[in-house]
Amino acid sequence: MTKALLLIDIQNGFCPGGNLPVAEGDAVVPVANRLIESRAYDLIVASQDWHPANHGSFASQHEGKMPFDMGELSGQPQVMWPDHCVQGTADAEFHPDLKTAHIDYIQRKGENPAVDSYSAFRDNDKAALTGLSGWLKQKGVTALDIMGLATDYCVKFSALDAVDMLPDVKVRLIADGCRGIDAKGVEEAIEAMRRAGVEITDSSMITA
Ligand code: VGL
Ligand code: ZN
Repeated sequence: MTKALLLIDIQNGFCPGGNLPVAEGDAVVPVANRLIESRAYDLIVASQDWHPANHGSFASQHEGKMPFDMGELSGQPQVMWPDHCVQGTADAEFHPDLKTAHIDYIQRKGENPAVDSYSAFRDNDKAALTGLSGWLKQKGVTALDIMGLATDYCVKFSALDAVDMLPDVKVRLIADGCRGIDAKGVEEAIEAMRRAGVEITDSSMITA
């Protein structure tokens, strides 16, 4: 058994005070820190939303669009986000309290301005891989626990891709280690993950 913990986008941008704040986003930090220090995992991986300033998911790049409007990006429906997690800015940094010293691998994503990448594994159009699935395979990972921000976007698409792209890996969601953008979206996201074969668990179940 090789167990990995995948921390999704625990960045300033998704925490209160950030550019795309998730309600109580910072509440996942102590959960992550306890798991990082628990010795329950052989490997700790973190993803980082890492957009160029002209990223096409930003409302600012579309004439007449406001944040949270629906729009289009490269011909596909796309939520128009506020500018967030721009490469090299404080908004893109990990939350300052996150214990990053024990992170074995950082997967950046969302660098192509023409396509969004909610999943830490591949772009939304499923064309370009990030490299994370290859890294986990090469390390012989057999169990992957996922938590972070936001439940209804990057956590959901990362978990769905994990079961799809790593069929031999047991994938679990640590529900109390996640916060979402939209309450209804969170319910639907958890149901979609469960249907896809993701086990929904809680950090209190994790000991070692
Ligand atoms: C995310 C919206 C846009 C996320 C990233 O991390 O869930 N959501 N970019
Ligand atoms: Zn983003």
